Amino acid sequence: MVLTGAGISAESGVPTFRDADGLWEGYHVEDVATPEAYDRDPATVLKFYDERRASLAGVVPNPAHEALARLEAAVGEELLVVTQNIDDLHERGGLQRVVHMHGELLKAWCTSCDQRHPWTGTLVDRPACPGCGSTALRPDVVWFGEIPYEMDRIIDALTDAEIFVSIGTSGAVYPAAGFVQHARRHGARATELNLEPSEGSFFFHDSRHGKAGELVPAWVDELLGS
Ligand code: BV8
Repeated sequence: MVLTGAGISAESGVPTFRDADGLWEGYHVEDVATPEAYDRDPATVLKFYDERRASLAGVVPNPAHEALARLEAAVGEELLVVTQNIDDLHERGGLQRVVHMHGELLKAWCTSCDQRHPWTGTLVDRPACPGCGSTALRPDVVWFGEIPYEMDRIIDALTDAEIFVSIGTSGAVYPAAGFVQHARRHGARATELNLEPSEGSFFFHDSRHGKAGELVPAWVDELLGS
């Protein structure tokens, strides 16, 4: 099982969260990534996600995304990629199966009828839900204090994993940051591929530091060669 974070998309030009000294494209996380912020000031939150959704058009997958797709082509369903990222670069890099535990920028969730819709436009102008017509569309993204998606499926994969690899994540956000401990408790070999030691480096058997665009293809070559 592979867990990815913002660091795998950094070389594609997608800003990470914590490399920007806590400010996230000029915003404080608690002002744009919590349900309370959305209740308090929906326009600011919707604009923040509209800007990030629009910027996806200007970025492309990098060799790290493509290497994971190559690995999947070789091993099929032996690989499960769980990502904390809400961009679509894994899919555009060729990966067929991705679990977006924190949701997706390119989806809108209607809190009136609960339907989810592919969404590439803006939400700040409160467009009508294609399903029920209400103007209750929000980004289909998991905010702080909300429960990540597909946790049962993720825990099953962690329990069965022989190899757990964490790529480009600071290990600062739970429950993702705790996955390595669960995998190790169930006998997995844990490897970290990150620009620098993460907050959870201690839990990994093997921690390699460098750019994902270089480390991930090399790791996939090594794995497929073995
Ligand atoms: C939950 C979507 C209950 C939005 C995100 C106190 C203690 C412990 C936990 C908590 C606490 N108080 C509250 C909590 C829980 C909270 C939490 O963990 N808070 C933290 C801040 C303490 N978590 C939650 O609220 C979660 N929900 O707990 O629900 C529950 C749980 C389980 C079961 C039942 C109930 C929900 C959290 C989800 C929040 N949403 N994103 C959006 O994207 O707008 S989080 C956001 O930050 C990202 O999605 C990502 O997941 C997260 C961490 O970011 P990273 O991906 O790691 O990115 P970061 O910038 O931090 O690091 C990048 C790394 O890449 C760096 O290490 C860097 O060195 C490296 N890098 C950079 N360039 C490169 C590179 N590596 C390789 N190559 C490069 N080129």
